[in-house]
Parts: sequence; structure tokens; C-alpha cells
Amino acid sequence: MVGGTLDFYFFSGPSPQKVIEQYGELVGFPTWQPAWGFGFHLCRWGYRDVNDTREQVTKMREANIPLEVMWNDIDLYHALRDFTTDPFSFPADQMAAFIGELTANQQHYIPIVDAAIAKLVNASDTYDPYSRGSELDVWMKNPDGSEYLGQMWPGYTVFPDWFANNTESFWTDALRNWSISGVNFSGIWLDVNEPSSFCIGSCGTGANLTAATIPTMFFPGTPGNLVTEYPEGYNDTIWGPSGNITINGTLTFGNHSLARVLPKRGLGAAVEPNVNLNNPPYALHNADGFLSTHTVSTNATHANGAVELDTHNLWGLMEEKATHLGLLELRPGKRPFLISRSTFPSSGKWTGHWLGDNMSKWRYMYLSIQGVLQFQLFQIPFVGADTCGFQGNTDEELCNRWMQLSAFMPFYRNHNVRSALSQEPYRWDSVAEASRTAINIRYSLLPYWYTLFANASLRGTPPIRALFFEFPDEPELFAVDRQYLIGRDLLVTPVLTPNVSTVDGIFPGQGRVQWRDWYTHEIVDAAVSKNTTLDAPLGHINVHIREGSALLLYDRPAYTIAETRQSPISLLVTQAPDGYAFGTAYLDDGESVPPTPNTTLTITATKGALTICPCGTFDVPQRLAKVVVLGAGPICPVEILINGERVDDDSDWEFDAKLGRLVISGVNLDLNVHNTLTWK
Ligand code: MIG
Repeated sequence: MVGGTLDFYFFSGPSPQKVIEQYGELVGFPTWQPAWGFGFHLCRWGYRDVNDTREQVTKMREANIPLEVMWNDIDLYHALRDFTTDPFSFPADQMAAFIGELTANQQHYIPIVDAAIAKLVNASDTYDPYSRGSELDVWMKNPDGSEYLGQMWPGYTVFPDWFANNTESFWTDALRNWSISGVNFSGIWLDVNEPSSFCIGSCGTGANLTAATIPTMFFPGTPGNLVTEYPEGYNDTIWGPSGNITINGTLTFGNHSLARVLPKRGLGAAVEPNVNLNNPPYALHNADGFLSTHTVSTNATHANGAVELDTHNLWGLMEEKATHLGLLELRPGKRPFLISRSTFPSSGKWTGHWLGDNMSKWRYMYLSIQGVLQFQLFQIPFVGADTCGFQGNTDEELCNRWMQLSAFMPFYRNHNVRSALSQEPYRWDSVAEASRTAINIRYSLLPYWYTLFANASLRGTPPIRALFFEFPDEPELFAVDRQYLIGRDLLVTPVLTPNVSTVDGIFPGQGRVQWRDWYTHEIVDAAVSKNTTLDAPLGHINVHIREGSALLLYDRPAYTIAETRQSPISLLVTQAPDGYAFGTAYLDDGESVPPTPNTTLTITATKGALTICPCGTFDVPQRLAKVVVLGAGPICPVEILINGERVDDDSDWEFDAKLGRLVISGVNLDLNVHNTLTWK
């Protein structure tokens, strides 16, 4: 914002997490995500037609890499217009059939919706959303009351005015008509809703409409705009144009600079008596010059008389709200799924977010961690980066590491720019394998993710945490931005540089907290208050479990979220040296808008005992099949009791003295009742 009256709120905390929760109480807690939203999403700009899109779904299945949601970018559109399908490459009947196949396989489809609406180019042109919107008077205006003209991919455009009376119902109708006509989407991707416009300010009234179409030569991959970049350290001559690693590259990481030279800002603007809307005092200090560059002009006017100068940041927020409410109307009672580019305080009530056009660079994979952490502060916790990178070409090694990192982020989508090297995870064997490994862990952890997001929606608790959120008294953690926590209990230490097979990470707790390796269950021999070097060969992401945790898991993660949710349940309990462990798991049907029946399981451990206590009205269909207790030792138990009854068959449990690991597998318990396990 560049002016206006500023109200300041102070949040007393005292802990970092309390501050975030208190901010959430002010701006609104995040919307509930449907369970399927936590699946893996695949997208790119440049899928040529329905068959090209379908082929991705098939190839993912053949490679046995779980695909939950298939997306299309603006390739889908006819003449690049919103709410259409290209009659040749994406005919509506073929789209309906394709989405039908996805639905039959319990998969989902998401299309893009651009902010600008194409204006008719001549009298014989037909485009219903424009005509209908004009009838209902829902477009933004110039100060003189005439229609405000912008320019986007389809040519000259108008923009919905979310302050006008009919705009929400107009928008819902447009979504409904599109959905009925063949694009039966499960969710919506809101792009360019800052909103973007190619003209610098208004394109002016009386412009030549037919001449306005943006030449597709502006698209990446066309002459003059070729995609030629590769990740740092990429060796073009040795690796060839496939992005495959054939030998280790030369390390050039660290040369990349993001810094721009900013001009000095002038003083004295505030004393101007009358604000010039198009050249106001306190222009943005972003080195891009005119405030309206590539967005709607600051003097564009809304139905209530408000001007863009004062409401610019609300455009995306109001579009998100309208889209969320529209989806609710289309599918009453079902949680709307939205991903949006523009956000503002309280956007999290309506939508999730992706971090926008990043580059296929190691540096941007690293930056994605702080991006996701920032959006936890903003109460828009369902967020993720374009995995494997958007601009430029990726390569095998970067995509391998990134597919693994994003599997431990809330929103998990691989997205690519038009004409860059294909980067679907099946394209390289090592990336396919790394993805299967990481997605398998992600899906087994779904109950944990789901519980963290329930706590976000109920009280604003951030699901992803900087290390110092959990350990605020350890100053050595304040600057850590290459690791993060998922909830309280999982520490992620990804590789963020090329050509390495180890990674350095710090283990919080200053030696008082034990951390165990996710894969081996071994306790890490961690240095106190400084980095420990961990093995991290390609295809392996380090994840560690905090002592005192009790994680509810799906024992048999499957191809889709719906199938995974049928899985029997297992418990992974990591006792602290005094026997303590605690965790909760929030369970419901995964799709209904709360209030909806739900049950919270509270899992508590003490020395030699574990209780699982249900509270709520949701009937938990899955049974508890397995319990793993780490730190149950050091002495092998002689007797195990489940709800007071002795487990007689020795093959139903085993004990590993070195890990202090007790595995009880012969379990088949109803989670709707109170259960107790004891061992001695
Ligand atoms: O002007 O729809 O950030 O994800 O692929 C570019 C094409 C418009 C910007 C989005 C990007 C998307 C692209 N869009």
C-alpha cells in the first residue's frame, strides 16, 4: 500500500506461535482443505491437447507415481479466453470424457482462471461471459464512468469489479456454465489476479480492438523468447539437452544474484494537497517506474466510487472470496479447493497459494522454504513452490531433490513454463524413484498433515514451523532457513545444493532432545547447538522424529488419497527417556465443510503404557493394525497386554534392543473406543 490510514495491532504472544495465532484471530483462520488437496498435483504450461494431458496421467500411473490432481494452464482456452475450451485441441466433449476418467479413478482436475475477461472484438464476435457481464454491469470503470480497458493474453479485456452488486452471482454462473459444459473441475487455479494487464495503466478507450490480441510470440519458447536457462552447475556440453546427469557437474552454485539497483526515493510528496491518482505521492520503490505498470491503472474506479489506488490489494482477495463462495454454491457442503497468486491479509480464509513464477535454480528451491514459512505467518498455510522450478529448464538432480523437498510441504505441485524441458517426475528414473519414496512417506503421514491443518483452521496454529517457533530460547536457531519443522514433531533437512551427498543440519534442543531418523529409527548423534553432517545421497531426504511424539499413520499408503484413507492405521510413538509421548489426530470425512462430525484421538504414553482415547462423534472406520514404540527399552518385555488381555502369540510382536523398538503388529482395534496397551 502507498498511503491511507494505518491501524496498528500489537500481538502480545508471548511465544512466536501465539503471535501467529493471535494474528489469525484478527484476519480469520485458514479455510479447511479437502483431504485430496494434500495429494500430488501435476501441471505445466504447454500441454498441447487433451491427449497430451491424458498421457501424463497414464505415464504417472505406469511409473506408479501417485497422481491426485491433473491441471491445465491457459492452453485449455479457446482464443485464450476464460471459461472456454479450445474446440480443436481441448473439445468440450473430450474434456468431459477425460475428467470422467479421472473421477472414476478417484483423481481430480483443476483448470486455470485468469483475472481479465476478453472484450468482444467486433459485432459478430460472441463470448458469453463478456456479454453477460456487460448486461449485469460488473466491469471496472474509468473515472468518467466508461468501461475500463486492459490487455491480457486474449487481447483487450475488462476486469470484474468485485464491489459491484451482481459480480459474485455473475462469477458463479460463469463457473457453473463452464463446469456443466465439460470442464467439471474439482478446484480452481486463480492466476494473474494482481490483476495483471500489459498496458501501462489504461489501454485507453476507442482502441482498435481487433489489433489487440497479444501475439503468441510473447510466449516462452517462441523466437526471441526461447527457454535457454539451466540450473546452477548444469553442464550443457556434458549432460546434453535432456537435463540428465551423466557425470557430476562443476559446482557453480552461489554466483547467482537477485539484487537490483533501486533509485533513491524523493521526499516531500506527502504535502501535496490533491492526490494525482495516476502519479500519487509515495510511488512504489520497486524500480519499475509508474505505479500502474503491468496492472490495472490506479484511477480505475469501482461501483462504490473507490479507486484502485486505495483498493488494489483487495482485487485478488475479493476474487478469492467470490470464487470460494461460487464453488460452495456449485457443490453445497463440500470444501472448496483454490490456489491463488495474489494474496492479502485474510486470503487464507478462502484459498491456498503457490509462490509464483520461480526459476529452475537451486537458489529458488532454497528460497521456497522461507516463502512457505512466511505464508505461515500470513495465515495462508496451504502453500508451495512450483516444484522442479518454473522459468528455465530444470535438470535431473534439481528435480530429484525438489520432488522430495516439496513432498514435505503443504501444497505439492510440479509446474513448468511453456517449452521448457519436460519435468514430470516419470521423465528420469532417479526422479521417479525419489518421488515414489517421498510420496509414500507423505501419504502415510496424511493423518498428521490433516491434524495440523485442522489446528490451523480451528486456532491459527502454523503447520510448518521455523525451528525457533518450537525452541524460542535457542538463539542459534533464529537464522536457520535451510531446515524446518512439520508441526511439532518432524524435522526436515533437505539438500539444497548440487553435487553433494551429505547435508549439514542443526538439531534443536541443545542436547536435551533426542531426534530419531525416520527411516532407521536410530537416535542421531547430534552436535549440541551446531551443525551435524548427515548422509544425503541423491534420492534421500533427511527427516527426523522428535522425542515425545505420537504419530498416527496410514499403514498402507496407496495411489490416491481416497484409497489411502481406506488403509488400516498404525501408530508411531517415540518415547522420551522418561516414557512420555503425546499426540493427537483429528479425523473426519475429509470433504465436508465444518461443522461436521469429527473425532480427535489423544495418544498418551508413559513408561510401559500407551492409551488411545477418542473424543467426538465421527465414526472412525479404519482399525488400528500396528503399534511401533521407539524408546520402549532397554529391556525386552516379557508380557504385552492389550486392553488387559495378554498377547499370547509371540509372532505378533518383536523387540529390537538396540533401538529400544517394540513393534506390535497383531493388532486389530476399534479406534472408536478407549484402548490401552501395556508392556513389562
Ligand atoms: O503471464 O498461464 O504464474 O504459473 O503458467 C503468465 C501462464 C501467466 C503466470 C503464472 C504461471 C502460468 C502462466 N501465467
